[in-house]
Amino acid sequence: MAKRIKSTPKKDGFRMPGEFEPQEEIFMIWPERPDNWRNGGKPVQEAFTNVAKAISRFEPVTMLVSAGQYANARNKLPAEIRVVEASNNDSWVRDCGPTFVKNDKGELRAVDWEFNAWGGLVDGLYFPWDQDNMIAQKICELERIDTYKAENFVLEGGSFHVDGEGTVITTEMCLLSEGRNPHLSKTEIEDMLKEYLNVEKVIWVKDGIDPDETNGHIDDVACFVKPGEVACIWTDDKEDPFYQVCQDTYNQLVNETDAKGRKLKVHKLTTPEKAVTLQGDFAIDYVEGTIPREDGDLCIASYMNFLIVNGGVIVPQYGDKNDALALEQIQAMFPDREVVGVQTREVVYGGGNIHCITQQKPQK
Ligand code: KQY
Repeated sequence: MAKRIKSTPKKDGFRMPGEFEPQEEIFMIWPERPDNWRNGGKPVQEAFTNVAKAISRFEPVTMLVSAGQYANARNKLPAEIRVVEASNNDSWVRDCGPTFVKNDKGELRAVDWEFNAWGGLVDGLYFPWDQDNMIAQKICELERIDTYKAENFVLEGGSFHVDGEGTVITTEMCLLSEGRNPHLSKTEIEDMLKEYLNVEKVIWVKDGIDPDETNGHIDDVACFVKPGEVACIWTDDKEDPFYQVCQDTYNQLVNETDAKGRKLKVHKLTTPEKAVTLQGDFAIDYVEGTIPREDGDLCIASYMNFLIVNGGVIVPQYGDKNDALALEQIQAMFPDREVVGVQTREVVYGGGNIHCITQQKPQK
């Protein structure tokens, strides 16, 4: 069994690497729940397949899948994608999966956070979440990785980004939300991040762009491109629903320094030209608590929700006029990587995007 270590990454000299550091593989979870994914999950399964194929040009992909969908997923995915049965509640492995940490001796371990579906009984998005809360452990068992259990500390991988050199960026809207760790003060939450990610500096951005789904994950708003450089969503259009968050975050980040005292270089990344909205039939199964979704509803569509892989960047596309501009801007941030766009409207209809549905395991 993968061991539970009774210590913290900081005490043992393990740190979370930046996403831009070399990776070994990417994990995903096959989507199926008909109360979240429209039309029985069939359109989104095609989008997940395309994301997995795009990633697998650069590095191996493992797809976790429920018993009931195993044969279907195996059949839809190309042979080079490993398909492994694992019970789950939904497909957001960024949030319920492990956060891998490494040391300079080439050893890997992982942090297993508490997962409560983005707010538990206060404002969580589904119940139960027990299977998702075991995904981190199951991935670590598969990979023979020992884990640190962050007991009673709720956190999702999409709510923070690190530079691998001592800095983490996150949002107050999410980490200080009522449904996560109301028993802890802001300072105590900072201390947990410092211990478990092995960082010295926490940059607190105020808000994210999706108060209702993830309570404002940072991975729709900003990320590290490399140490000392961040990307931040941007629009000049005052009518854009994300205008205020763009202004506030950009103006804060250009004045920030990181753990090493470097002033951050901030790259602007466009928002879609036209707010992305639900289009067409939206047949989802009704369950207690289902939030009705209708043609024309605003989607949390951000180009920031990309995934960095070895030699590439996999970027959401929405069929918007700014799709090409976003690819150009991201290419300029990552001149040594191939930028690949994938049409992911169906994923955004379910509440997230490429970064939310993937989790990287770093190289040792
Ligand atoms: O990381 C995410 N963006 C997850 C969102 C979950 C949405 C469920 N409808």
